[in-house]
Amino acid sequence: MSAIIEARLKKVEEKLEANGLDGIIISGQRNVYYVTGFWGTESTVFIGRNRRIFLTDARYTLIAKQSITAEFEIVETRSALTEIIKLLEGSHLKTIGFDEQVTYADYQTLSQIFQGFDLQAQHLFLEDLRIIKDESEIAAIRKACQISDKAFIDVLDFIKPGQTTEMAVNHFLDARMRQYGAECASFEFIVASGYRSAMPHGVASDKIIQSGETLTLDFGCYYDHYVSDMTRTVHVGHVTDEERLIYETVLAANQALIDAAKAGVTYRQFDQIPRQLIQDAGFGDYFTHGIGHGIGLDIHEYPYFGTSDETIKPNMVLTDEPGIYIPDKYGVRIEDDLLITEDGCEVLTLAPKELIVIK
Ligand SMILES: [Mn+2]
Repeated sequence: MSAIIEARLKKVEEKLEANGLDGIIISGQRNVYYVTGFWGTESTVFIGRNRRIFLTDARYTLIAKQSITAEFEIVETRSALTEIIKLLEGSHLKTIGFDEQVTYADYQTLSQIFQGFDLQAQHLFLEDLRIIKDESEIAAIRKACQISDKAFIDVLDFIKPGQTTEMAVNHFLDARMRQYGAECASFEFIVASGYRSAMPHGVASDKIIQSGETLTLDFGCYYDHYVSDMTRTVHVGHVTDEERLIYETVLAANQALIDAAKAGVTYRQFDQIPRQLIQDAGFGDYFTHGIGHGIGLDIHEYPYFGTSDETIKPNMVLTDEPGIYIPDKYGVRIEDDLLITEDGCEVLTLAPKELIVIK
């Protein structure tokens, strides 16, 4: 782990140089974990040129000393920013970056404490580095995806039309993934049956899953702090011709992106390729959200897609989640997690995608 952290710290230090900064204040549980290997709340990191400081309160000191293997001064304090000022006294570090996403209240505190410094708001400083996954991150995401795959196979036997509620399915998936080694759920699952499946983000309710309905399951787990995010739509009891057509269209869109995704594809193309297919099939008005997002330490992280001419790069992990939602009737979404490579992509979520009818 320490070589991996060291490689990330080197990237941070190079970026400090590129952005004309003497140092940067890093906060947020995931950003701190990314550069230190420490997992816990209430921690702050300062990375300067030739200076690395980790600050936490007494509850976490021992854990920090065990989990931080890179060169860091580990400081126990309940007022991290004031402590950083003390430690920087007499140094030549003056131009200090901070995350532009801090709250207004935090910014006010920061600018009061750092009077006399040149504070520079930074746009996605760490988040941009986190877009490209290293080997250990890919291994964790791969495992999280495998756990979700297995839970999906199991849940098919658990669902009994006319008896099982959406909430029971939610709890089953959650428990089963933990049994397979997951830390916890990676977000509030979407378990949406029948007319509720037309809501792209219909979280599980008390509704009983009935024969004749479609059922959308959007779920995932954390493994070693990294997420999986997968959606499968199944049919219950029987399937109509229109349902079958919509399912095959969404599946074709999902597959079209798998076939096209590789390094060099623009964000615009990444969204457009599956969207065009759905439009050509006449369902364009019913695909109402973006094609996907990055995953990693967060369930939704950069990049997002749309009209940018930026290109996707090897070792990004991106979701591919086209959907068609017919209001008040039903919806279908199929989502995979793709690891981008030089000349293609590897699908990390391998649960079956052929049209399934639960009897
Ligand atoms: Mn997703």
